Amino acid sequence: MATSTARPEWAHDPSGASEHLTLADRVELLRYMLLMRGIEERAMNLYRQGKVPGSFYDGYGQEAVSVGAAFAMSAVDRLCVLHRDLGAHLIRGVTPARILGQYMGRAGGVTGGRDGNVHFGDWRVGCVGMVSMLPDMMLVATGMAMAFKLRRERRCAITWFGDGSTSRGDFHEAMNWAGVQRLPVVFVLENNQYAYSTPLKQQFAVDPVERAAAYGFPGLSVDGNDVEAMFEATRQARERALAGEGPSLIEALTMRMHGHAAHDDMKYVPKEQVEEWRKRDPIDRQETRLRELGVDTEALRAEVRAAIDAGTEEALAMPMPDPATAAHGVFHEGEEILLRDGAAPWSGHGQGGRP
Ligand SMILES: Cc1ncc(C[n+]2csc(CCOP(=O)(O)OP(=O)(O)O)c2C)c(N)n1
Ligand SMILES: [Mg+2]
Repeated sequence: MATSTARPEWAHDPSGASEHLTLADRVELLRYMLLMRGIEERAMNLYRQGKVPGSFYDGYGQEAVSVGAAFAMSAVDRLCVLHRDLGAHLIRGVTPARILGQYMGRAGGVTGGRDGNVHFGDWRVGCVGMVSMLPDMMLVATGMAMAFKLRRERRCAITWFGDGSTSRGDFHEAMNWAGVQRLPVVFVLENNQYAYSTPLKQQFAVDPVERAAAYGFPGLSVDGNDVEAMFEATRQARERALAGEGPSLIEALTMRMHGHAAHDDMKYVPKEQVEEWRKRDPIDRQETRLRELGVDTEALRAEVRAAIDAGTEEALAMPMPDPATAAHGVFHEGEEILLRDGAAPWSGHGQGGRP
């Protein structure tokens, strides 16, 4: 592995901007990445203080994958979000306080203390809670896309999954059915070089993006550390899905910069590999672009820090859930609750930021 310290040429290139992104959108992309990183760093501190039960998983260095892709989806679309994709929840409007409350198992967390820290999703904003068996969210997304097709609805499902998922049968089942039925679904393969301690070369013999052709739809590799490239690839895949042309597989090339979880010192990862990827940090890259365009990114950082401080305070003040409510919400009672499609927060890209 080369260990050059020079910043790669493309890290400076602002010309890759999507024509579908306004300057305000491009700032929003940076804001969500900063929020994701800041919340996860805060959560890791809380974990070390013994306030987060179980372990803790983060997406440090992979922020562009969830933020760029989720920003391209509309309010009526549905998102199957995985354990390193916090940015997707944030874009849909889930607050830092509710996320930090979730990590700490508090009553005000997204699942009210009922599920493990990264296994959550607020259905009211179109995020489906993560199924831990990997990659079953691919099947959930495919099922939702099937429903959209049967109901003739103009909407799309998206799911993220890791390189480790590509070795599981569910991956093939989802890809096959989506291809056969030409379903409106976007598959984002988050290729971060490792599945726990298993490197890519022990995971697959050919790049799995090439498998898409075998299921009858396009697959492409994208620089997963470039948030605007992720946005643009996802936007195009969504357009394709809405036009009835079927699914797409987007391989986001990135690097898991931290251990699998808080307990993992990742001594099986060569240090030079991590340092090489550090030069492609997605936040640095977007910040450099925006500074060159005259954006005051320091002010943005301060604003994000203040939001996380306030969210932390709010989350720490949340009570633990009342054990007597443990079985609540298992079965639905009463009237059907409508999803309020169209009312869910979303990026509002192309409209100068959030609506
Ligand atoms: C079927 C199944 N096997 C094992 C696990 C435990 N597990 C959780 S995350 C993970 C690693 C997954 O690697 P990858 O798909 O590359 O995603 P990454 O964690 O790198 O984002 C494992 C083995 C699981 N959740 N489901
Ligand atoms: Mg992986």
